[in-house]
Amino acid sequence: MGDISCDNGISAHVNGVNGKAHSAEGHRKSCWYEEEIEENLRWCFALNSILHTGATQFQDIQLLDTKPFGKALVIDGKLQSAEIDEFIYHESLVHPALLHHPNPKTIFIMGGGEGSTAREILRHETVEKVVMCDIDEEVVDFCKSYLVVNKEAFGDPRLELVINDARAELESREESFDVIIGDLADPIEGGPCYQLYTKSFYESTVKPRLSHGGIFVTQAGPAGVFSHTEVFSCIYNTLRHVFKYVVPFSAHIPSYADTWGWVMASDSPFTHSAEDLDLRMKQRMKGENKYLDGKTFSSASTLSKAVRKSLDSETHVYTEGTARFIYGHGTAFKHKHA
Ligand code: SPD
Repeated sequence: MGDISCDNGISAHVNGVNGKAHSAEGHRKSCWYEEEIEENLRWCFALNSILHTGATQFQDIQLLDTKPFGKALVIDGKLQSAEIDEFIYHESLVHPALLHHPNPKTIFIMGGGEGSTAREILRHETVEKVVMCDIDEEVVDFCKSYLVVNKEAFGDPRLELVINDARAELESREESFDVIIGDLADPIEGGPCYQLYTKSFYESTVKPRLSHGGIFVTQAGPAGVFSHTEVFSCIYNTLRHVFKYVVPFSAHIPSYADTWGWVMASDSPFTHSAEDLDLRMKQRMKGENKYLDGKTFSSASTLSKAVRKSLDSETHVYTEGTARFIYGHGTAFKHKHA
């Protein structure tokens, strides 16, 4: 799904079965990264260098120094996070949920190994404890040492880092959380976490671990005019079957080459206006957001007519037997088909 090719002949097939090495032409004096977004659609950008490429027990992992987006983390052939625009993804994932909660003190992150989600949460002065639970210790260690921007977050005494499967961890805990955040890799076939997008997981594991008035939010895959039917619409519909109030929202992420989606859910209504959110940001948060304010959230949660229409009419519920995937394959799939 991801290929790196250089004009000096170096070519690294990053992941997957469908990727094809892209030969850089003579006049292009650089290496290129190419990701297969869909069967007939590739996303390609120039690299300054390849900082790391390897495989953990669970996933393939690369750190690239890219020309247009700065340092970029790639997992299982999918770009996860890029230095210049990760703030859009992480501010959108974290702040709407924390700001809608009256007093968020305890937060659980499923995934989040790169540390940026924890960094954003820890800017909230109400927060007393953050449990970040990632399955892949190597990814966490790798991000700790390479992503200096999250150094402070990793050293914050309010952060408890746990290496475990998020389902097992939530099930083994007795305490409840004010906000639970799904900062998971996208559901891909053979990837480590598509089970964490299912109705039974939301119903039997997430919801019972939320405190009264608690809020769940998850990243929910591509949410573009065409791409939202891959997983966004059915994650939304699945959460609609589990929680009383469900808010889908989206933002354009340049390095993802698409609009991205998140879904926030609770059994308490989301009643706050753009002005309320701005006020809470001032009262509760350290520093200024670069991307998200009250108006930005109002616009993010006002989806286009096309997306709204198909979310409203979505009937698919995400279960292990009826899972939907975004394009690509994880390590387990590759081992099975090797
Ligand atoms: N931190 C996990 C974020 C998952 C987002 N996946 C984005 C893939 C874009 N190609």
